[in-house]
Amino acid sequence: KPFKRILLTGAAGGLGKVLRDRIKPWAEVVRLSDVADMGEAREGEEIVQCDLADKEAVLKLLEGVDAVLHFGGISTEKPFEPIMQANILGVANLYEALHKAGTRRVIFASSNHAIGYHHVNTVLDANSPTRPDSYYGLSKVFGEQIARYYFDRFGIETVCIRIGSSFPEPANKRMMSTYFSYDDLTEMLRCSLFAPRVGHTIVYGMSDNDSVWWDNRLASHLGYKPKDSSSKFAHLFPDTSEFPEKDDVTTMYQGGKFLLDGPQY
Ligand code: NAI
Ligand code: 15L
Repeated sequence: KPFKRILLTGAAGGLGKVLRDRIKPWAEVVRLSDVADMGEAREGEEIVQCDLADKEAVLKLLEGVDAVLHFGGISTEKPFEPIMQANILGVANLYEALHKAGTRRVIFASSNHAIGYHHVNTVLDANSPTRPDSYYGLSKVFGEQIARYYFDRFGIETVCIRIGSSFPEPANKRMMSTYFSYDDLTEMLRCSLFAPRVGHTIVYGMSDNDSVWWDNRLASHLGYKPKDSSSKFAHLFPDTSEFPEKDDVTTMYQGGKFLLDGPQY
């Protein structure tokens, strides 16, 4: 198998559970980590339960790891203190630990909420300015930037995936644009791990949806080709009202309802 040991953080979460088996073909050993319970280790797995904010624990967590899929952390808007612990201190601990361990590549589950304050009529690419829509989005900007710093300083490569909405199906009209199927997510991870050189890449995590706000041409070196599209769910959201709705920030801005969630300092 191509890698000796891959670490998946956030393994007890929604996406972690989906990815647990799908990433197995890529490594002899998959090390799974989360602050929450992950059940028993199965064949080819190691389980390390720890808090990303615990520096000593994270230093140990990275020992012997060749590549990291960083999905752990708070995944919605919360007060600043918990976001700071899990997502800001957590990602700083992770980069220092992987530098010490000699790990060379990271795939970081960033989020569309790093750019959520852009209007839905704007098309963004990897060079567009960040416009976080929440403390959560701000913490993802920090993660992307610490990844850039460790690349410039030490050559550690990271693909930052600004994930749209990775769920079994779109839950509202907004998600017709942001939908990212589990199969396409898996394929983007595979491309990000196996592309010969990725440097510091920003890519938008989306399927081949009809109406999109993001342009991935600057990440073409990954070789990612989506196979799914939200179009098969179009019947769920008939065209009954204008979109974006006038004076409704949750449809005017890319971040959707996160625009209303904070700040909760
Ligand atoms: P989730 O909330 O289900 O999973 C996150 C996991 O991280 C949880 O199991 C949680 O226990 C763990 N965690 C939280 N704080 C921690 C800490 N201090 N130390 C260790 N583990 C901790 O979220 P989901 O949907 O699985 O998302 C995974 C990642 O992908 C998150 O980083 C999220 O921000 C990102 N993402 C997900 C999107 C989606 O559509 N599902 C969209 C954009 C980004
Ligand atoms: C995210 O970053 C969240 O983790 C996820 O729960 C969804 O809210 C997603 O963005 C989205 O914007 O749909």
